[in-house]
Order: sequence, then C-alpha cells, then structure tokens
Amino acid sequence: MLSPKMLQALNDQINAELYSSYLYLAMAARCEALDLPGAAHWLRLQSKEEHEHAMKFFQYVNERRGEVKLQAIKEPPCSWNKLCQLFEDVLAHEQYISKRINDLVKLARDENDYATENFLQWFVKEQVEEEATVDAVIKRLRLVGEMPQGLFFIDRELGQRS
Ligand code: OFO
Repeated sequence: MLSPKMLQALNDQINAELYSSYLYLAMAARCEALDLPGAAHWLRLQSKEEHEHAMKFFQYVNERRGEVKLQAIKEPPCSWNKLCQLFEDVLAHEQYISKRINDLVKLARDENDYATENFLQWFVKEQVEEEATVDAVIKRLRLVGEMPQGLFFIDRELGQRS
C-alpha cells in the first residue's frame, strides 16, 4: 500500500514524464520547421521514451493498488532557433527530472517504502545515461558552432538513432 504522500508524488511524476514527452515532441516539431529532420527524429524517439517512463509509473501505481489521477499537461515552449540551445534545454530539463527522481527516492526512504525505493532505482540509472547522452550531443554541437556542414553531419548522425 502506498502512503498518500507517496501516491501524490508518483502521480505528480506521471505528469512530469508526460510533460517531458510533450516537450520533446514540441522540440521535434521545431526541428522539422528548421529543416533538421535528423534531430526531429531523435527527439520524436525521446518523446516516445518519456511516454514509456510515464507508463512505467502508471503501471507501478496500479500494481501497488493506488489510483492514478492524471493532471493537465502544461504547454511547452516552441521558440528555439538554434540546435545547440535546444539541446542545452534538453539537458537542463533532464537535470530537473534527475532531481525529481532523487527527491522521490528520498521520500520513499522517509516513508519506509522499500518497494518504491527499489522501483525508482531503474530511473536513477536511466537519468545518468540520459544526461550523458545529451551532454555528448551538446559537446559536438559546440565544436561545429554555426558551420552548416558540421550541422548537416550532426543532424544526419542524430537521424540514425534507432
Ligand atoms: Fe528523460 O527521463 Fe524520463 O525519467
């Protein structure tokens, strides 16, 4: 049985994961508008992954016999003009999500909810990977700066994500 505090925090996280999915979809749309189809593809896949994260929480809450309560998803921004800035924002968002996951682990510990603490470990590991992946993309984007040729190759590389 989840404590009311833990249930609320997990429901809030479902919303945060769905917002992540929505944010990356908005970024994908922006990349399409900027003629960066590879980056758009990468972000669409990222959006799909975030939806899967939300569903992991959804399933877990149900398994623990809690009730999922969906909340409104806020409107994402759509004003990016540079791919490097867009990926900086992806990193900042993932860092924010990592902090949220850490806060959830802390709450699970405070509530003596070892099952939830154990469930969250997958996300702790996933956040390390996600931040590292995005950081590597940013480093390459910084290297090429505004050079169209460099951007073309990075976009092509991002398009190969499977
Ligand atoms: Fe990008 O991470 Fe979900 O959790």
